[in-house]
Amino acid sequence: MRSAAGRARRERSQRAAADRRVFKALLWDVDGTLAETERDGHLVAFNRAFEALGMPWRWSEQHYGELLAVAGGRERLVCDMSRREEAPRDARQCEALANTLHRLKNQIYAGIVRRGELPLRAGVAELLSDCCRAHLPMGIVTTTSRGNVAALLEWHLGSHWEHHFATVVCADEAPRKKPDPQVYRLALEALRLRPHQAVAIEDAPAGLEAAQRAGVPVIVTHSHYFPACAAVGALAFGPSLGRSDGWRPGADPRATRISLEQIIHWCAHSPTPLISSPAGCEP
Ligand code: XBP
Repeated sequence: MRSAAGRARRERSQRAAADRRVFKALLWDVDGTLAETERDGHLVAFNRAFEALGMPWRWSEQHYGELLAVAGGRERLVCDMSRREEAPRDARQCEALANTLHRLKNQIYAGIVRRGELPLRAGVAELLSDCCRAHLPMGIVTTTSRGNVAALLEWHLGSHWEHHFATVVCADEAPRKKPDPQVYRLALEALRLRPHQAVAIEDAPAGLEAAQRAGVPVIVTHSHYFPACAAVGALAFGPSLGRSDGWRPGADPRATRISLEQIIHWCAHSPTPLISSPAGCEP
């Protein structure tokens, strides 16, 4: 007679094998996930843009953290300007100033990247390599402008950076920014995958919500601005892809980082079924 333990072991390995087959792409958020671009890139660039145009505004690290509730750099700027006495009252002038500042901010941001001042976060390069070695397709799923994404990834991955990704969906293609699920839906469409055939990596509540509304399981890696993003319903959450301690569910304590194997393991042991019916997602 087969033992219960043997049966359970067999079931576990069958489930893991099935999950290996359904997990078909890893979708990367950019800002805060690949690098600490908000604190060390966009914030610095905004302040330099204000200075360059002779404006008295300077955003503190804390104020910028509050402004991150607004998705999109230009939208963030318009929101802040709407609360400032010194900002133009006329809506058209306000828009024009926001456009000028945002363009300049992006140029300055690209300069910061090209001086090597925005390293990838710990564990990111290694996980990118894991996926390349395993021929697992990857996608970029971000509400940032394509130019900023290109600057960052070209610096780190070289001029053929796009070859590493099966799809790159930015604000240019998905104007409805996170937490709207549009950017995830477009990526799934491009990859011809059902939501639970992908796994997303995000750092912020808006990104988590966007992925979840599209039905994509999410791993949350806490970042400077979102050190305790309430990761309800996440596949796993923890402090950094560059370490194995502090993750929920726990990661392999013998590992020094979060590997592709670890993500496959989390998928295999997820309490929610990994093959979702379309009815499982938001219409
Ligand atoms: C991050 C953002 C972006 C950047 C600024 O999006 O909210 O708006 O702060 O980029 P994600 P732009 O987490 O999806 O990568 O100035 O290009 O809008």
